[in-house]
Amino acid sequence: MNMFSLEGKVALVTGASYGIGFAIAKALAKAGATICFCDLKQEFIDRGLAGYEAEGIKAHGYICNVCDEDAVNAMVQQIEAEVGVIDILVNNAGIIKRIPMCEMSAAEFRQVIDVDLNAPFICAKAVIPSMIKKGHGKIINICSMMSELGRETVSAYAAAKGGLKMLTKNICSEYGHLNIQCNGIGPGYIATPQTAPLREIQPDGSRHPFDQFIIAKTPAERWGEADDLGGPAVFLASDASNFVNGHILYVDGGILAYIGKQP
Ligand code: NAP
Ligand code: GCO
Repeated sequence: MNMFSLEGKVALVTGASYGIGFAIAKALAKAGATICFCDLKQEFIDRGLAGYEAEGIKAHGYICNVCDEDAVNAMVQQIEAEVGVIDILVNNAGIIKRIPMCEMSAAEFRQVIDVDLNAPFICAKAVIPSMIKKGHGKIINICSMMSELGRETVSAYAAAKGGLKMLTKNICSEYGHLNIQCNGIGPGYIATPQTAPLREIQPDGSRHPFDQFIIAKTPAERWGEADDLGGPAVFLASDASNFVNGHILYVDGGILAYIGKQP
């Protein structure tokens, strides 16, 4: 079982003060990794540090906008000086804007692409050189059902996550010979602040129509929990996946395999 151990490894998880990033970082820590994470504001860093401490994890928090290449490079250099070379990068930070495409401004579209696609490029580019020097590296990009499927109002997000799937395959192609594995995790519908609007209880006390839709589309008949992603992340961050590369591991309760329950 040592192949799943992350003892001695340094992990950077972006946008990991809460939500999926926090759950993944928690799992990586419990497998032995030293956790570094970033967020946009000190208040969220402090919230994250308190959350990790409550789990018995001594994490390292950094204020960093992952869209800012200079800030990302400075953060990576600071981590290398203070903690050590980054062995595992989880590109988790992300946003979504649910706006019908013809009502979405180009600026709003670009903002989603910037965080969900450009930033993973920037972060991967920042950590790969030291991974090459060290002789190994693991990059995990948090993709989505929208890396495979579209739906109304999420055009920018789907374009970004589809691109992130292909960036994952390209990093695999370009750096696999240097013992760098780049894979994706495609979460299904997970109960986090990002999806809270889709689960709001209606004025009449009924479940949100989209909530009911997802339950009918999911063989597991439930929304995922952020902790459901921890095990898959440990697998892709560990030696257990050294011959897995360019793969998107969907953790979706079976949504992508299922036509959906008859209404
Ligand atoms: P979330 O609750 O909205 O958390 C997103 C995190 O990213 C927050 O900590 C946020 O920080 C941070 N962030 C956003 N923009 C940033 C930036 N420019 N620089 C640094 N940090 C930034 O989202 P989530 O549900 O945990 O999702 C995490 C990832 O999983 C995202 O990539 C999302 O697309 C993906 N995903 C989510 C689901 C789902 O159902 N929830 C399913 C599939 C994929 P602030 O709080 O400071 O904004
Ligand atoms: C939406 C949801 C999804 C999830 C996730 C599904 O509006 O459809 O936010 O996009 O966040 O990406 O995998």
